Amino acid sequence: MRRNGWIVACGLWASAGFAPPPQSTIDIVAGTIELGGRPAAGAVVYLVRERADVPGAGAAIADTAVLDQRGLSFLPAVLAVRPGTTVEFLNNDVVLHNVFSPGRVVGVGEPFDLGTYSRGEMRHRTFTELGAHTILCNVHPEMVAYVVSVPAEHRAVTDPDGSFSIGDVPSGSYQLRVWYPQSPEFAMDVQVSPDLKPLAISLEPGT
Ligand SMILES: [Cu+2]
Repeated sequence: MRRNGWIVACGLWASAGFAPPPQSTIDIVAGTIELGGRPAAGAVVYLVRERADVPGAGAAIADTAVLDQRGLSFLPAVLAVRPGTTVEFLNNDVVLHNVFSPGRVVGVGEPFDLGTYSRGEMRHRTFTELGAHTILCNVHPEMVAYVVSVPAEHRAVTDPDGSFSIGDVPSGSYQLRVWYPQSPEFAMDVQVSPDLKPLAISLEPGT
């Protein structure tokens, strides 16, 4: 649809005597991520533009996202946001839950504690810092989640089988980065085009 739209738009520009805009298509960046032969589930994959002059790539944004507490788990276990995003922490269980971050256990971030609250209540926090924030509940020590703030409009979190798919990516040069708690940060250059094949990424174990 969009490519047809470009053809029509270019035709209009040409007939009006203007130069057509730089050619750009919308592509999908997909693949799988593994660590030590096992799928890397819950890894954050994101695309950073190599040209800093391209607008909209990594700027902070006033956005909202939801991290639910349901069935004694944080859902999702990994939430990838852009800096400036306000995360709403819900409680949809019949028991009390708490939300706190101990600070720099993994990644970055200052410690915070949103308190303990019951079903139907919501607390929120705006994540201005880049990096991973560990989220815990002091009522249930087994509950853990990560809010990962990345400078990227185009991002995904891998499925249990390690697969990911990032859609609506304009063609061009990007650095693909991966955040995964058990591995050092990974980066590779990617030329996004309609010819891009699915990527197979192997992470190094952490030290
Ligand atoms: Cu809890």
